[in-house]
Amino acid sequence: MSFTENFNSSAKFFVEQLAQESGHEFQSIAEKVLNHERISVEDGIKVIKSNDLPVIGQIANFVRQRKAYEVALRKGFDEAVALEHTKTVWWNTNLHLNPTNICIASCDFCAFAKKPKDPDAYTMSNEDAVERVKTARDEGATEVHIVGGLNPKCLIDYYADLIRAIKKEVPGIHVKAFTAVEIDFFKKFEKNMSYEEIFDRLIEAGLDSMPGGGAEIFSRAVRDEMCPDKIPADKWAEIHYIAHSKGLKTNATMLAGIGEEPEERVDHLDILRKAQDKSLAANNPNEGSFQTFIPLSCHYEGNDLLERGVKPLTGQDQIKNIIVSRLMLDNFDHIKAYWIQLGPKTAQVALNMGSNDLDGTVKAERITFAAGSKKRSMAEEQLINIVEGARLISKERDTLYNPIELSLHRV
Ligand code: V47
Repeated sequence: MSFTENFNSSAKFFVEQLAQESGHEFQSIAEKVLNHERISVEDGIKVIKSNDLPVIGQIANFVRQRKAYEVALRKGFDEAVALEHTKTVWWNTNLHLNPTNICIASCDFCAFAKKPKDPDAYTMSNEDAVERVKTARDEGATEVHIVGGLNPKCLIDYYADLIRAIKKEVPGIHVKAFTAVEIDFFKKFEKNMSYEEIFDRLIEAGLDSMPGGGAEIFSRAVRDEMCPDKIPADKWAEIHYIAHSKGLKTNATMLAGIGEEPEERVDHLDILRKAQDKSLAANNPNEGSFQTFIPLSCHYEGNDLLERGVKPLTGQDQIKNIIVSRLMLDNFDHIKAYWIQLGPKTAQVALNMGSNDLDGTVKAERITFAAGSKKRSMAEEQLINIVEGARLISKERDTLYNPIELSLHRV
C-alpha cells in the first residue's frame, strides 16, 4: 500500500484537492508534490514570493509528514512507528562550544568575531573546553557542536588535541564540529595536506559529523559585499562532498536577511539540492550525505546592516524560508526550526509548516547572542512544551536522529 493510500491527514486532503483545482496558482506545484516530482527553481520563486501562507504552508506540512514516513521506513522502522514519525518533532540535548572568537575574517553580519587585541577576545584552553563538555554531559548532553573563529593559533593540531581530550574524558559524546570555512582555513596552514587528509586526521581524533555553518548566501554578489573572505559556494560544497565521501553526515545552512533577494535564497537551495544529489549518487560509506537544513535569520545588534539599509526578515519571511526549503530540498531528510534565531513562538509555528526539528538545549550559544538574541539555552521541558503546544509529538534524538532510547550516545 502506498503512503497516500495509507496515510490520512488534513494536509494530504488539502494537497489532493488543490491538485484538482484547475486554474489555481499552486495547482501544478500541488500536482508535482503529490507525484513526487521535483519542483523547479521557478516554482520555488513563486512560493517564496507568495503571501498565501495557509496554502503553501499546508503543502510543506504534507511534504514534512510524507518525508518523515519515508525516512522511518528507510531506517527500518515498522509502519506504526513511521506513522508516529509523521507527527514527530525531534530535539536533542547539546552544547555549543566556541573555543575561540578570534577571527581574521571580516564578515559584516558577525558580532561574535574579535581581533586578537580586542579586550573581549578569548581562546579556551583544552582543559577549560573539556570541563565545559563534562558539565554538559553530566546534564544529559549527547552532542557537542564545536565551531570557532579563524584563528591562526587554533589550527588542526589544537583541534585534534581538543577532540582527543574530549573523547578521552567524555567518550560517549558525539562531536559535530567545524564549518567548511574552518576546514579550508586549516588546509591553508598545512600546505602538504589535502582536504581528505585533514578529514582523516580529524576523524581519527574523534570527529563524528559536521555542522552546516559558513554557507551564508551562496550568491557571489552578496558574498562579495557581506563576507568577501569566505570561500565560494563551489568550495563549500566540495568540502562537504569530501566529508560525505569519508562517511560523515553534515548539515547545511542559509543565512537570510543580509541583503539578498528572495531569488538568491531559492538559488542557494538549488545549489544544495544538486550537491546532495551528487553525494547520494556516490553511495558513500555510512550514507555520508547532508542530513538537515537550517534556515538562519540575521540578527543586527553589533553590526551595521540596518544602518546600511538591509531589510530585516519579517516573521512571514522566516516561515516562508522554512516552507520553501521543505519544498525545494526533496533530498534532505530534516528541516530545522532553529529556535535560538526564530524565537520559540515562530519556531512553534514552523513545526506545522515544514520543519520537523527544533535543534536542542544548546546551553551556551554565543554567535546569535552576540548579535542580540534573547535566549541562549532552553530546558528540555520548554522544548517539549513548544512541540506539544503545536499538537505534535516530542522526541529526543541523538545527532544522527536515532531516538534517544536507541542511541549509543545516550547518557
Ligand atoms: O555560520 C553569523 C550565522 C552561523 C549572525 O549545523 C549569524 O546543526 C544570525 O551554523 N545573526 C552559525 N546568524 C550557526 C550555525 C548552526 C546553528 C545551529 C545548528 C547548526 C547545525 C548550525 O550563524 C554562522 C553564520 O551563518 N551568523 N552572524 C548574525 N548576526
